[in-house]
Amino acid sequence: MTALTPATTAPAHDQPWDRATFEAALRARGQSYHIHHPFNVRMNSGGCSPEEIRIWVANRFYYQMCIPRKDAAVMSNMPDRSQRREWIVRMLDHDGQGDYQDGQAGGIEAWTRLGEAVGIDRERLWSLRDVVPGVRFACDAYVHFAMHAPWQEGVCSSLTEMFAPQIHKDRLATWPQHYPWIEAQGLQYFRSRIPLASRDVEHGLRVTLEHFTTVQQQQRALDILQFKLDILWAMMDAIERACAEQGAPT
Ligand code: AHQ
Repeated sequence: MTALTPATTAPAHDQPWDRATFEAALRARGQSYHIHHPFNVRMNSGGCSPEEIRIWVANRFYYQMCIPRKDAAVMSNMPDRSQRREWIVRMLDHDGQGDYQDGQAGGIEAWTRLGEAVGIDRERLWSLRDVVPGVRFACDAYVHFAMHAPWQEGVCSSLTEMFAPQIHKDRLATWPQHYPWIEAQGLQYFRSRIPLASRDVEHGLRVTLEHFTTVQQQQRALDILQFKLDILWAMMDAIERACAEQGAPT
């Protein structure tokens, strides 16, 4: 079993939760989702300079590049073909299967368009030379977890996407007014993720609620979700520090 920080408290329950209660406990962890991180609050209220937006886009690109590798790692642990058939769409969502003309370029290409829209050319973005150690470490921890944890735990760790539609909607609602210099087409990635996140969560919750049934397993699922929430939070910490160090107004 991949070691995670033990639960900060003993399991809060001595009888297994029913599915509705278990799902509610998972969703309650949304209070530590990075939508609440001070940098994200400042970014979505227009408080970032163009250079800070570029630092965020360049660092989050590493996370985007890690997602399909993480998904491939989870899939490599899936013995069941029907699960692999349902899971593989996630990799194709990011890696794509074609080009922009046929709408099949994928999320990594869409993020590259976001990079160009904020003033980072493809070569610079893909060089990853602007990725700070804290972001690289957090993303690599996610891929490493997916490689070594049982596939159901890998699926559970993706459930931070329960909270993702709102963060994408926030950007779409606020960036055009706060950052009119960013070409609107660059925000297409956020638009594309809203339905995909909901589809991913439906599968992820189905697996999680079905697999984690004992008190200890349900606490493990909460610990896994917290581990992934901490990954996203740590990325924002590292990005915020990079902005301070690179002299951008904080
Ligand atoms: O764009 C995001 C994405 O494709 C994914 C996949 C999923 C996973 O497998 O862990 N998580 C995730 C997330 C994406 N965007 C993040 C954001 O803030 O834009 C949020 C992140 C997540 O909520 O886990």
